[in-house]
Amino acid sequence: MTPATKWITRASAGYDAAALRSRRRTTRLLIAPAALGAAMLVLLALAPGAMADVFTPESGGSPNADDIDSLYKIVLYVSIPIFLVVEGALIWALVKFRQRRGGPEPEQIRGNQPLELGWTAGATVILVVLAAITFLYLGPIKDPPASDADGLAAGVQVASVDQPAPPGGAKAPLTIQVNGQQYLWRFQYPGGRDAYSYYRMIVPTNTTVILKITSSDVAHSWWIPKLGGKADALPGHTNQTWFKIAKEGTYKGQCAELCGDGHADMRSVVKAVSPQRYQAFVARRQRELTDSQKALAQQRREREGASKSGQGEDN
Ligand SMILES: [Cu+2]
Repeated sequence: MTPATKWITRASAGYDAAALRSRRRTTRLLIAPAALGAAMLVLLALAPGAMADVFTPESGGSPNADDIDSLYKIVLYVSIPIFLVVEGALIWALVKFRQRRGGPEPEQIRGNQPLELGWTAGATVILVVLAAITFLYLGPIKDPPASDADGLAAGVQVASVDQPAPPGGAKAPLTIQVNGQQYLWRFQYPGGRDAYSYYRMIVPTNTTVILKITSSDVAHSWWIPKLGGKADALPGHTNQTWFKIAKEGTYKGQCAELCGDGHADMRSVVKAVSPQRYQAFVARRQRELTDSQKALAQQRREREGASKSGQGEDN
């Protein structure tokens, strides 16, 4: 036997082909879920809507969205040090007081009254403070303020059935009816005759806009992230939310309730324009509606005339 073959024989003595194969199979089995997890993380990171403002809610369009964002940040910033202290103490204790190989069994401790009283009282204080701050923010998030002096002039809004006297007195809010239907949003504007639009809602700046939200088929959810939280659109029920946009611009959103095949197409845009441009838009929509109604009536008359003359020929 040459030295080389001797070495190979010795090296392969402990070789177990079956064991190697099973280890390879386990690795292969682990790769699939790991790859799936990584792919999901990448997809999440690529979807800005899912990440919102990365760690906090989107804001910047309306005061209620800003308040939701501030409240979220306050709770987050209080939670981060608590998380670090608790997890840090846990890991430190696990490492420092672990049983060492060959060493004695670590000391067994049961209860520590001052410590337990301390963290119970501490947690209570933190919760009470957070609750008080939350209640301070809830009012401005929930209750619509008055429109600004340079908002849409009062008197344009319609009276609503279930709402108490609109806040703001002279600078009353503008109420828009929002109707979700598979797979689009319909907006009905107030003011005399009907004016409506689909997909894109036009609103005046510096004006409190109250939305009355409902659905004509299944459950949908109205959501323009920068303009505040979600509001369910349910058949047979009217939900209410509001926003007030200070600067002209476009705010995008989408239905936030899986409502069927076309759910992903059920997007929406709120476009804020000056009160003058808003009024011009509503007037134009009304004119278009009147014109199309006239055209329809004309067609109907012509059809009736044609069928009458047709009948005349038959006789
Ligand atoms: Cu929907």
